Amino acid sequence: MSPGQAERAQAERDPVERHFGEVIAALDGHSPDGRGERPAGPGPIRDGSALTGQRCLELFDAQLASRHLDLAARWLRARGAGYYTIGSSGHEGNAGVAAALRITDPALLHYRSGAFYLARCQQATPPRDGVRDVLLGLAGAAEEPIAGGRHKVFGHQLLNVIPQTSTIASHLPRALGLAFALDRAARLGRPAGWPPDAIVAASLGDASLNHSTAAGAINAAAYCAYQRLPLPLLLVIEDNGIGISVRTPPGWVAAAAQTAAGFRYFHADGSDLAATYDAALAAAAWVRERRSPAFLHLAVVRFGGHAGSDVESGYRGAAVVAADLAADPLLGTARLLLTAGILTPAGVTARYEESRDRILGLAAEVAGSPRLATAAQVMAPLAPHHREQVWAGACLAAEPARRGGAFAGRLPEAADGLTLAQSINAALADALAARPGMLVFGEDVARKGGVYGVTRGLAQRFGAARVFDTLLDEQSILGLALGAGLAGLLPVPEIQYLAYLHNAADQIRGEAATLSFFSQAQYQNPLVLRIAGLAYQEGFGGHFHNDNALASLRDIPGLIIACPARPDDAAPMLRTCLAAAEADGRVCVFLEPIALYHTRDLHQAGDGGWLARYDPPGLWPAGFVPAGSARCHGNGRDLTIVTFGNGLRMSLRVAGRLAADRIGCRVLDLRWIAPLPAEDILREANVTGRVLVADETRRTGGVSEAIITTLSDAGFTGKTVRVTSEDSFIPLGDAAQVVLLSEASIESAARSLLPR
Ligand SMILES: Cc1ncc(C[n+]2csc(CCOP(=O)(O)OP(=O)(O)O)c2C)c(N)n1
Repeated sequence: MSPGQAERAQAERDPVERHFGEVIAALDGHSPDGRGERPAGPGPIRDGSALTGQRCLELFDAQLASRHLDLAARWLRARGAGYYTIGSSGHEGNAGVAAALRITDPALLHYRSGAFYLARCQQATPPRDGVRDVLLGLAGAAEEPIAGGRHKVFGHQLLNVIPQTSTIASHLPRALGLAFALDRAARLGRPAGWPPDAIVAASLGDASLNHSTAAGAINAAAYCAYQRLPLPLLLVIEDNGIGISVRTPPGWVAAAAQTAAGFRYFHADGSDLAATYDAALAAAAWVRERRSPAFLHLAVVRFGGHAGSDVESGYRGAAVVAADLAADPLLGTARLLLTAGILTPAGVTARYEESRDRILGLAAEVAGSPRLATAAQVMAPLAPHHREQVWAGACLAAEPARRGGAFAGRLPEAADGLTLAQSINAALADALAARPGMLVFGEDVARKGGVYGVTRGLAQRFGAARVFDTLLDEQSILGLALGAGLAGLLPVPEIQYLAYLHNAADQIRGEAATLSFFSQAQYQNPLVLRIAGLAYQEGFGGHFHNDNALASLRDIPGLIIACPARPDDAAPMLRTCLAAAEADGRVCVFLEPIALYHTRDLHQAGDGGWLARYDPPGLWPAGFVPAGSARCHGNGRDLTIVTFGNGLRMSLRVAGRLAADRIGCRVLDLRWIAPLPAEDILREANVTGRVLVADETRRTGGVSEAIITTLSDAGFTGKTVRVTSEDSFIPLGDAAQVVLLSEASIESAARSLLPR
């Protein structure tokens, strides 16, 4: 035995290991049928079960390996070589769930579904050594196959296991969306990367079931099932009766799951692999055949506390902990194999020790694996950009006959001038005509055509399968989009008002934006999220319809944020977002200033200065607007006004008045909040040496902070002033004007910057 082996062999045996060893040892020499080992065959492991002896033995190996990975996690942690100790011990019955599913069923796994992952690895052709995957994840190794050292997750593209974040239940809206999109994609003749009869499996803990994210996703699934919309979703609740230290009331999970409308309920004892497998087979068949959702409720136990650092004696009595030992799923499977005569007690022990030694040995091997070492390495998957493909995508139009049909012969370029809302409507129609896999959905977008008419007529022209109203739940709307993107469709969801993004923001921040990062872009969320937002609605609607909070979006790595102010920018910018989503899997937010939707004039009534012609496809290549490129209006040399959104119109009006006083302005419309057009800002700032930032967002956390910082970081030595909205929520009526950026404040700040 090498010194390393000796050290590993002595790795401390915790009470669970000791109990397992003692129970098996006590059986030694008392093999139930008195026989020795015999080959595991195709017959049932137990009368009445569909689980064969051979499969049971294989799954036992997955369960053993999962258990020993938990040991290895603690072993690595103790040596400063591992960074994650939340284990799967006690939950290993989930190997039986994996076995009952197909490898082609996409799976979104709970962090305790380690045995599921390893059992799925066995289903791969050729079988995969999932143990190494997991060890590399624990060690934060750059060669880990899914997250590449960015997180410890269960995930692999070849296994159709989609990596999850640590935010409990946050994967369920996506699971819902994927289940919805599998069948929708097939109906649109654009099959996803999974077979037409695939089902989506997502696992979660019992405490997680109470999270509003779970409740929302379950409700949305039930809502679909109630209307007989296909929704092949299997939710596996791994119920260990506790969430960190908080006990789940006994019976609560069954009570909650059994009464969920539209869901079928299945239950099994997770320490009995054959029972788990049989229940999972029945549940999977139900979901697969009926395309209808179901719960599979597994009673499991949790060994070793919540994570390696958790001292559970502080909140759980010794007797309770000890009682759980009897429900050890490894003992359960060992008993199945012993009873069937496939293993002897000595054989079980040998298998256990062999697995333990192998995995600790592999842990020692991966302990020193190279990790991500530079910011560039860490950030590589964040913001992919294939310039040529994005350009080509932004120029993609339907062939003329189809396009003519989509617009019923009334092409938008024939109109003299369109408003912002009309331009967006036309650009959406053009994109729907050119992209059969594009979906437009949200609250009120279909029959009504949007609260402001931006999606008017699209449902009638492109059909209810592609343009549809959703239930009133922003979280589910975004989940639908995440699933649709994963299924190969191009989702363009709408959030009705910016204020209502915030209650569902994690689906963008924690889910959409991180997927590429935690999967090295193997999984992406192509997505263009339209949000109506910002203020200036003549006092109507109060804060929740005039919200100007962009800070929660601005700091999301990799997110593209477009904010078109003018109709002639909106259409090409939307095309760029769609193309970036398609070509690079980018998550894009398209923020539409509500107050400008129907604006027609700029300086005076009837001047039509806020209308613009719509470019026909032949002009799209020349009119391409790359993400992060600003637009300069005017060429004055006295003052540069940097602005966006409603601020653009106000600033142009101020510039008009200043021009009458022979003050020459150039007004830079950022157009993109992210990536911020830093080069354009600097260039235009340097022309005049005087910069006025006119920002309708709040003084604190608003966009102006980024602009001033950009100038300062670049060593800009000219004068800078910023005018913003107040750090306030927006009141009703005329009072709104006293906290919002105004033309008067822009004008007086502009004059203050100029020599007297
Ligand atoms: C949204 C969110 N809130 C809090 C946490 C911290 N947290 C991690 S696991 C956990 C308990 C989850 O319990 P349960 O769903 O029963 O799963 P178990 O760990 O018992 O398998 C909590 C509160 C989190 N990860 N996500």
